[in-house]
Amino acid sequence: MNRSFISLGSNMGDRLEMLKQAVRLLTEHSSIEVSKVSSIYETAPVGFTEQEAFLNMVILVHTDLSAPALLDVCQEIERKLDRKREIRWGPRTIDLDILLFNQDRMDSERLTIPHPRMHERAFVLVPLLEIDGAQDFIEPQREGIEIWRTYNSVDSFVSEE
Ligand code: A4P
Ligand code: MG
Repeated sequence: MNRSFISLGSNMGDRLEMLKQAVRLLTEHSSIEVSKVSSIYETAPVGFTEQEAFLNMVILVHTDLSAPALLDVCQEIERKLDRKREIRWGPRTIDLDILLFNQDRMDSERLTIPHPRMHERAFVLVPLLEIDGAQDFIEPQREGIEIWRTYNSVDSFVSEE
């Protein structure tokens, strides 16, 4: 079994519903088990700052899929949930990034693992540390990163109305 951490972010439309639908679609995949979900964090936008605040979270999945096949599934989910996009080039309804895949390193045109910007991004590091305290990187800056909602289990998150 491969062990992978995936980060999710949304700053458009019903942000919570986007995260939920994405995690639901992952749990419904026959080769993917969602083992852990972090709290949901509300985070100030990084990079292009003239946009709405994000909801971000990190999940742990176990899967038989290879990293490129897992990326295919993530991109298919992005396409499914991106239908509500209104503004071209505007903020996105959902972004799924593969942060880590076992201890693997890879760098192809489609896929770089570990995710190249993860170590400088508190909106990724804070939820990652929450579900995997064994990650030994420098303590992230927590400014602009606030817990928005916490769930007891993967089930309570995906089944909440
Ligand atoms: N790609 C390469 N490596 C990976 C990987 N490990 N996981 C390629 C996923 N994809 C990977 O991604 C572009 C291409 O990256 C893909 O085709 C894939 O082959 P994308 O998601 O289509 O485009 P993007 O969202 O513009 O790029 P990216 O890198 O996901 O954007 P960022 O850098 O993640 O920035 N502020 C807050 N607070 N919270 C956020 O979530 N997100 C962004 C998006 C900016 N600011 C934010 C947040
Ligand atoms: Mg992305």
